Amino acid sequence: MSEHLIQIEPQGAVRLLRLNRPEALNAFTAPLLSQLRQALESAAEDRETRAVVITGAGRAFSAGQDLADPHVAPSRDPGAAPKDIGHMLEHYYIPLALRLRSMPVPVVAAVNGVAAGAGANLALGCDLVVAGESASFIQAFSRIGLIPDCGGTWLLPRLVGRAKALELALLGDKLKAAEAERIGLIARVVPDAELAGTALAIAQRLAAMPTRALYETRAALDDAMKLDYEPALKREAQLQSQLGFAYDYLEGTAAFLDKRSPEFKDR
Ligand code: T3D
Repeated sequence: MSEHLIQIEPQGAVRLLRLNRPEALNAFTAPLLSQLRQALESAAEDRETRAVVITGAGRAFSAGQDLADPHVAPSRDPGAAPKDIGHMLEHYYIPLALRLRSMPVPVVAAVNGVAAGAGANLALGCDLVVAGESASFIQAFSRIGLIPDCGGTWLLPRLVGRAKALELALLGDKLKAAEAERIGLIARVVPDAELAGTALAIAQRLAAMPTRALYETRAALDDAMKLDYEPALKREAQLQSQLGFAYDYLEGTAAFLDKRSPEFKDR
């Protein structure tokens, strides 16, 4: 693999992954998606990495699937066999979305410009989404005759409710970062000049926290969306029981009582 389509920039306990096809607004090709998945896999395996940041090189976060990629672009030759773009989803997008959602460490998206199609939904699948004020989100799928993928159908109604999800998905309009924050699609919008620093500071803060508890928090919140109230309460008790036996709980309570900063280790 000669071309570095993902730049990997370790920053202490934080691993920054930069999508690196700025000439095509970081549009996804099979090699880029493979390299991103490998970079996430490597961060997941590295015990010293306790948080990840994903951002884009240049003026965009990602324009989504590369529509010029010959693997997926429909042939203009009427005699050519149609291409099954579901294959691309099965082999590249689904494994990537699942890897992102099950990362043992928190993942922060630093959205530095437009995030369209699968690029938007990749960002929204991260644990915390911070955007620069000039960033925007576009569910571009309906413009080209597709449905939201890369988790969009699952994520959008959960993040903003059915009415707004349908508005975004059907109309495919550009949503500015400030509006995305206002409707609860993303966590925070900051001035462009502060985006990199803010995302890194959030990731560093998360990296110093009890990683396993953060992982179980994400899992519990996702599970609770599918559960009734009583099963959700029981799931909380089950997870709390497990975490109560872990080192980080011992350390967290001891540090509080000793009036010192905790040093968490579980991962
Ligand atoms: O197909 C499958 O495998 C299924 C999976 C689908 C997942 C998806 O993501 S579907 C949605 C795909 N994405 C889009 O439809 C978005 C297409 N792009 C745009 O609508 C606009 O480019 C943007 C709103 C993102 C940005 O607009 P703007 O005006 O800032 O930039 P631009 O001039 O349109 O684009 C700059 C360059 O990037 C341009 O190339 P050029 O003329 O400088 O050589 C443009 O063609 C290229 N580019 C932008 N988006 C894509 C792209 N090239 C390939 N694929 C793209 N998605």
